[in-house]
Amino acid sequence: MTERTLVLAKPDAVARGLTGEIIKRLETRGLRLAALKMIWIDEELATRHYSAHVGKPFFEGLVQYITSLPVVAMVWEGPSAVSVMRTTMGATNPAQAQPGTIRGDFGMDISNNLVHGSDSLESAEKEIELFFREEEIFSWKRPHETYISGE
Ligand code: IDP
Ligand code: MG
Repeated sequence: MTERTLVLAKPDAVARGLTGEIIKRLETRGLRLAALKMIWIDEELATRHYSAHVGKPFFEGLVQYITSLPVVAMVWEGPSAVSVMRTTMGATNPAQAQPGTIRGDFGMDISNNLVHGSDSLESAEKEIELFFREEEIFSWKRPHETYISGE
Protein backbone atom coordinates (compact mmCIF):
# COMPACT_ATOMS: atom_id res chain seq x y z
CA MET A 1 0.00 0.00 0.00
CA THR A 2 1.24 3.48 -0.82
CA GLU A 3 2.11 5.29 2.37
CA ARG A 4 3.58 8.61 3.42
CA THR A 5 6.02 9.02 6.28
CA LEU A 6 7.54 12.04 8.02
CA VAL A 7 11.33 12.16 8.07
CA LEU A 8 13.47 14.71 9.88
CA ALA A 9 17.18 15.26 9.36
CA LYS A 10 17.74 16.27 12.99
CA PRO A 11 20.08 19.06 14.19
CA ASP A 12 23.13 16.79 14.45
CA ALA A 13 22.61 15.57 10.86
CA VAL A 14 22.31 19.16 9.63
CA ALA A 15 25.37 20.23 11.67
CA ARG A 16 27.45 17.32 10.38
CA GLY A 17 26.48 17.81 6.74
CA LEU A 18 24.61 14.51 6.54
CA THR A 19 21.32 15.83 5.15
CA GLY A 20 22.29 14.92 1.59
CA GLU A 21 23.41 11.45 2.65
CA ILE A 22 20.03 10.81 4.30
CA ILE A 23 18.17 12.03 1.21
CA LYS A 24 20.43 9.96 -1.05
CA ARG A 25 19.78 6.77 0.86
CA LEU A 26 16.01 7.20 0.72
CA GLU A 27 16.09 8.16 -2.97
CA THR A 28 18.24 5.21 -3.96
CA ARG A 29 16.17 2.84 -1.84
CA GLY A 30 13.23 3.86 -4.04
CA LEU A 31 10.98 6.10 -1.96
CA ARG A 32 9.74 9.30 -3.60
CA LEU A 33 10.46 12.70 -2.02
CA ALA A 34 7.05 14.35 -1.73
CA ALA A 35 7.81 17.44 0.40
CA LEU A 36 10.84 19.13 1.91
CA LYS A 37 11.54 22.23 3.99
CA MET A 38 13.98 23.54 6.51
CA ILE A 39 12.29 24.54 9.75
CA TRP A 40 13.51 25.69 13.14
CA ILE A 41 11.32 23.72 15.54
CA ASP A 42 10.12 25.72 18.57
CA GLU A 43 9.28 24.33 21.99
CA GLU A 44 5.58 24.09 21.20
CA LEU A 45 6.07 22.07 18.02
CA ALA A 46 8.68 19.90 19.74
CA THR A 47 6.23 19.10 22.53
CA ARG A 48 3.47 18.26 20.06
CA HIS A 49 5.74 16.14 17.87
CA TYR A 50 7.16 14.26 20.86
CA SER A 51 3.93 14.22 22.92
CA ALA A 52 4.35 10.45 23.53
CA HIS A 53 7.56 11.19 25.44
CA VAL A 54 6.35 14.00 27.71
CA GLY A 55 7.37 13.18 31.30
CA LYS A 56 10.16 10.77 30.38
CA PRO A 57 13.59 11.48 31.90
CA PHE A 58 15.11 12.38 28.54
CA PHE A 59 12.27 14.65 27.42
CA GLU A 60 13.82 17.98 28.41
CA GLY A 61 17.11 17.11 26.71
CA LEU A 62 15.23 15.92 23.65
CA VAL A 63 13.40 19.26 23.31
CA GLN A 64 16.67 21.14 23.79
CA TYR A 65 18.34 19.03 21.09
CA ILE A 66 15.57 19.18 18.50
CA THR A 67 15.22 22.99 18.92
CA SER A 68 19.00 23.66 18.89
CA LEU A 69 19.37 24.12 15.09
CA PRO A 70 17.07 24.01 12.09
CA VAL A 71 16.02 20.57 10.86
CA VAL A 72 15.19 19.41 7.34
CA ALA A 73 11.64 18.06 7.36
CA MET A 74 10.51 15.76 4.59
CA VAL A 75 7.61 13.64 3.46
CA TRP A 76 8.59 10.44 1.64
CA GLU A 77 6.08 8.36 -0.26
CA GLY A 78 5.98 4.81 -1.58
CA PRO A 79 4.89 1.27 -0.81
CA SER A 80 5.25 0.55 2.93
CA ALA A 81 7.04 3.91 3.28
CA VAL A 82 6.73 3.85 7.10
CA SER A 83 8.52 0.52 7.61
CA VAL A 84 10.94 1.09 4.72
CA MET A 85 12.06 4.30 6.44
CA ARG A 86 12.29 2.64 9.85
CA THR A 87 14.52 -0.15 8.49
CA THR A 88 16.63 2.37 6.56
CA MET A 89 17.21 4.52 9.67
CA GLY A 90 17.96 1.68 12.13
CA ALA A 91 17.40 1.23 15.86
CA THR A 92 16.79 4.24 18.14
CA ASN A 93 20.15 3.77 19.88
CA PRO A 94 22.83 4.12 17.19
CA ALA A 95 25.21 2.05 19.32
CA GLN A 96 22.86 -0.88 18.70
CA ALA A 97 21.78 -0.04 15.15
CA GLN A 98 22.86 -2.39 12.38
CA PRO A 99 25.67 -1.25 10.09
CA GLY A 100 24.11 -0.33 6.76
CA THR A 101 21.43 1.75 8.46
CA ILE A 102 21.74 5.54 8.75
CA ARG A 103 22.09 5.42 12.54
CA GLY A 104 24.35 2.36 12.43
CA ASP A 105 26.70 3.95 9.92
CA PHE A 106 26.91 7.49 11.31
CA GLY A 107 26.18 7.49 15.04
CA MET A 108 26.91 6.07 18.48
CA ASP A 109 24.88 8.26 20.84
CA ILE A 110 21.15 7.83 21.53
CA SER A 111 20.76 11.58 22.17
CA ASN A 112 22.23 12.39 18.74
CA ASN A 113 20.65 9.82 16.47
CA LEU A 114 20.45 11.88 13.31
CA VAL A 115 17.01 11.10 11.93
CA HIS A 116 13.36 10.80 12.73
CA GLY A 117 10.95 8.49 10.95
CA SER A 118 7.30 7.99 11.88
CA ASP A 119 6.69 4.72 13.73
CA SER A 120 3.25 3.87 12.29
CA LEU A 121 0.83 4.97 9.62
CA GLU A 122 -1.25 6.70 12.29
CA SER A 123 1.75 8.63 13.66
CA ALA A 124 2.83 9.47 10.11
CA GLU A 125 -0.51 11.10 9.33
CA LYS A 126 -0.46 13.14 12.55
CA GLU A 127 3.18 14.15 12.19
CA ILE A 128 2.89 15.14 8.52
CA GLU A 129 -0.01 17.40 9.49
CA LEU A 130 2.16 19.07 12.14
CA PHE A 131 4.86 20.00 9.63
CA PHE A 132 3.17 20.41 6.24
CA ARG A 133 0.04 21.77 4.61
CA GLU A 134 -1.49 19.36 2.10
CA GLU A 135 -0.68 21.73 -0.81
CA GLU A 136 3.02 21.50 0.08
CA ILE A 137 3.04 17.73 -0.55
CA PHE A 138 3.42 16.35 -4.08
CA SER A 139 2.53 12.85 -5.20
CA TRP A 140 4.33 11.84 -8.38
CA LYS A 141 5.70 8.77 -10.12
CA ARG A 142 8.78 7.97 -12.18
CA PRO A 143 8.36 6.85 -15.80
CA HIS A 144 9.67 3.43 -14.75
CA GLU A 145 8.18 3.36 -11.28
CA THR A 146 7.13 -0.26 -11.58
CA TYR A 147 10.77 -1.40 -11.81
CA ILE A 148 11.68 0.58 -8.70
CA SER A 149 8.82 0.35 -6.25
CA GLY A 150 6.38 -1.96 -7.99
CA GLU A 151 3.81 0.86 -8.16
P1 IDP B 1 12.67 6.69 17.43
O1 IDP B 1 13.20 8.04 17.03
O2 IDP B 1 13.59 5.58 17.01
O3 IDP B 1 11.26 6.47 16.98
P2 IDP B 1 11.60 7.08 20.13
O4 IDP B 1 11.57 6.01 21.17
O5 IDP B 1 10.31 7.47 19.48
O6 IDP B 1 12.69 6.64 19.03
O7 IDP B 1 12.28 8.35 20.78
C1 IDP B 1 12.22 9.60 20.13
C2 IDP B 1 13.56 10.27 20.24
O8 IDP B 1 13.84 10.56 21.60
C3 IDP B 1 14.76 9.40 19.79
O9 IDP B 1 14.95 9.38 18.41
C4 IDP B 1 15.90 10.07 20.53
O10 IDP B 1 16.26 11.29 19.86
C5 IDP B 1 15.23 10.44 21.86
N1 IDP B 1 15.41 9.38 22.86
C6 IDP B 1 14.73 8.24 22.98
N2 IDP B 1 15.15 7.51 24.02
C7 IDP B 1 16.14 8.22 24.59
C8 IDP B 1 17.01 8.01 25.73
O11 IDP B 1 16.92 7.00 26.43
N3 IDP B 1 17.91 8.99 25.98
C9 IDP B 1 18.03 10.12 25.23
N4 IDP B 1 17.24 10.36 24.15
C10 IDP B 1 16.32 9.42 23.84
MG1 MG C 1 9.52 7.48 17.55
